[in-house]
Amino acid sequence: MKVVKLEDILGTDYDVDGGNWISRRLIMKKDGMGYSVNDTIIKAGTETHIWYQNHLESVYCIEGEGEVVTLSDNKVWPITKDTLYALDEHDEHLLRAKTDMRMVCVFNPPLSGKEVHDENGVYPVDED
Ligand code: 9YT
Repeated sequence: MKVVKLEDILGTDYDVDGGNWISRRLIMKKDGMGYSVNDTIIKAGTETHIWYQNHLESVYCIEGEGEVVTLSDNKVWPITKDTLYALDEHDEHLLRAKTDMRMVCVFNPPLSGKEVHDENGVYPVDED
């Protein structure tokens, strides 16, 4: 078994500042679970364009308040504490944080750990 403590990730290469967000990578590809898990803070007042064409992601909000706009239909989805959204269709979206939002993010396939979004809000395919 494995135990990961957030305090041991802070300040390492796996404590990634993406500009509008800070993502602490708890479980990564190298851990061999088949998915990755991040504890992510979305900064208050930000809007982030995201389009994970290579990944599926579930995002569970455990603190804070904001919304997601899915760009295929311009639908606005309020996101608050205890709400999960699943990007099951690789949905292109905007993530708007009204307050700081703390999110538990699960990716399939798993992230290697150091990724940041490219200019299109995408994480690259991990070729390894
Ligand atoms: C919720 C979300 O997608 N935020 C962007 C950062 C990403 N989830 C990550 O790497 O933790």
